[in-house]
Formats: sequence, structure tokens, C-alpha cells
Amino acid sequence: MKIESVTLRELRMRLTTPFETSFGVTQDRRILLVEVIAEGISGWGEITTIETPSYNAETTDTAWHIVSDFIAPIVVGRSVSSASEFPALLAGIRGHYMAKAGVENALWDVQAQQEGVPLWKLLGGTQQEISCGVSLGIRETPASLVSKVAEELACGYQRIKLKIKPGKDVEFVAAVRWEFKDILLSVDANSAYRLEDSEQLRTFDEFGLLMIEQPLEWDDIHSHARLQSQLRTALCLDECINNERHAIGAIESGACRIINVKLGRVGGHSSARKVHDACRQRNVPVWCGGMLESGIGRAHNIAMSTLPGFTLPGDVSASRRYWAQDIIEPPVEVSDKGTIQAPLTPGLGFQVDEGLIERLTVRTKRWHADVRASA
Ligand code: OSB
Ligand code: MG
Repeated sequence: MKIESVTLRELRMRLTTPFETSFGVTQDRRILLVEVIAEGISGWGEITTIETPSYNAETTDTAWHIVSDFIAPIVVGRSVSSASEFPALLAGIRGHYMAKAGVENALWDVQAQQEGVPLWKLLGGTQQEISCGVSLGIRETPASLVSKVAEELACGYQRIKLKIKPGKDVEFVAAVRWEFKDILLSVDANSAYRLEDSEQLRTFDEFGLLMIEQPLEWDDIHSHARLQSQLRTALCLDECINNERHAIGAIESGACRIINVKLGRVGGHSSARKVHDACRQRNVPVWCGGMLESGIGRAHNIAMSTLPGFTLPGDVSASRRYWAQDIIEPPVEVSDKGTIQAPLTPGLGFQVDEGLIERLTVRTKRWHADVRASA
């Protein structure tokens, strides 16, 4: 496949409701989309950075810079025989996983269309129906959280994840657990605690949680290993894991018993598959995390979640939980059993709404194989 052009766009999209994590509140998203044309076929990817460097070191603007000044100039005009060869082209660029992933994933969409197969099958997926959970932002009161959980359970979601931070934790988790004794329940701290808080974190052991996600610092696998040895509840790493090596190191040092795979955070489908394989060989379950994506990122998450090691419900939920109008057709729908059916049509399997994308776009940059960058 010869990469004929790359188009980078920034869209403004407003979430239907604000989402609060331990690092802040988000409502207005700056979404980056990548369209790659190869062999005359158009493929789409999403760069899943957030607006501030508070989840990882990347932002919407760093990704714009890295794609514009490094990735696009390297890849446009180049040929690869498979999207799995794409990461090798970018071996000279350190970090910037999400920027790389957005471009690579678009090429996977092209390849799947070219071969006439659904992307999830091309990736080696085996589960056409995937299990879904929801991630609930921090709320004012335990009572309002409990009613939100009731609403999501009524929609069929199979696992509830609560965002927590110091001061907004035990009371909230206790209230939810008291009301719903048997549900799959987990918490995500987005690095808001320190190893010195292990006494406090041990109090979560009484709630029968499926996992505690990323309690300690974003780049500290070692402290998670120390903490895991003091807890009954399984730790799950999110922020700490950017590649297969990190996953193997974390598992072998006992830092977690579960891994959250995010396509952007690990650098795209090729790396995600390697992380998945490394976990599977070691009997560590994985699940698909989310980054408040538009439908394009969501469709890629669905495809990845069909791999056989994705045995826990992911943060892959319906478009309508985030957007009044999504940029794909049909929007992502979740069944009343809390599942999503991976599409059977070639490529991503959703129609990209180019008219809506155009209306939401605030800046665009395009590179062609024969010409250099154009505005
Ligand atoms: O840690 O999983 C996280 C959103 C932004 C940054 C980090 C995280 C999240 C989520 C969103 O939990 C989950 C979703 O997209 O549904
Ligand atoms: Mg997380």
C-alpha cells in the first residue's frame, strides 16, 4: 500500500455532559482525526489525546505538531505491504504514542477495505459480540452517583467503573456497593494516590471490587508492585503501560493482575495486539479503555476488543452517552444485555459522516505524495 495522502483535522465537539476525573473536568473536546488515502482507498483514525498533558504527556497540540512536522513528512509517499509494518517507519520518533496511533489505525482501516474484510477480523478478532461497561465521572454526592449507576445498569451495562480521588472515594464506593451487592464494580484513580496512602487504599478491599485502576503515579510501575503486595483487590494498570515491554515488566514484577489496553496510549493496533498477546500468554486479562472518543475512535476500540484476550467488559459504550450526534453512521448502539456487535462490512464497518465532520472542523492540514504540505 502506497500512502498517497494524509489529512489531519481538528474538530470541536461538546460532550452531552461534563466528565470529571481526578485531573479535572472536560466538556469541550478537541478531537483530531486522520484520513489516510492509499491505493485510492480512504481510511480513518482518531488521535485520542486530551486537551491538557494531565493523563499522559501528549495533548491535542503536541499531536498536531508531531504529525505535521515529523510523522506525515516521513510516511507520505512510502509503501508498506501491511499496516503492521507501519510502526517501523516511525521508529526514530520517541514517545507520542497517540499521534502515531491515529495515523497507523487509519492505515489498518484502508487495509481491511482493500482485503474486503471487517477490520476486527483482519486484526485476528474472534468475539463478534463484545461486553461493555461504563466509566462514571466524579459526582457531587454519593446519592447522585447511585442514581446514575441505576440508570446505566437499566441500560444493560455489565460493569460499572467509578472515578475516584482522595476525599471522593470510600463514601461513594460504599454507597454504590450497598445499593448494588452483586454487580461488577471497579474504581479508577488516574494516579491520584501515593504509596504512603496504602492504608487508605486497603479499605477498598472490603468492597469486592473487580479492580483498582492506576492508583499511583502515571510512570511508576515499581510502586504499584509494592502496593499490590499489600492488597487483596487486583490492581489494573492504565497510564503506566505504553508497549509490550512495559506490560511484561509490570506483570513479572507483580505490579498488576489486569491491564487496560488503550489503542492510543500503546501506539496503535500493532502494539495493542502485542500487549494483548503478552498478557494472554501470561493469563492476565485485558479490557479496552476509552478516551471520550468520537465514533471513529470508538469503532477502532470495538475492533480491538474482539481479540480473544479481551475477557473483561471494556469502557466501550454507546455514542449517545457522549454525543448528541456522532460522526459515524449508524452511531454505536449497545444491546440491553450490555453488548456491541462488531460490524460485518469491510473496514471499520461504520459510515463516516463527512458532511458533519466538515461542519465541526476548525483546522485542516493535508499532505500529498507528490506535493508537500498544503493548508
Ligand atoms: O483513565 O480511563 C481513563 C477519560 C479520559 C482520560 C482517562 C480516562 C478516561 C475514561 C473515559 O475513563 C472512558 C470512556 O471513554 O468511556
Ligand atoms: Mg484509567
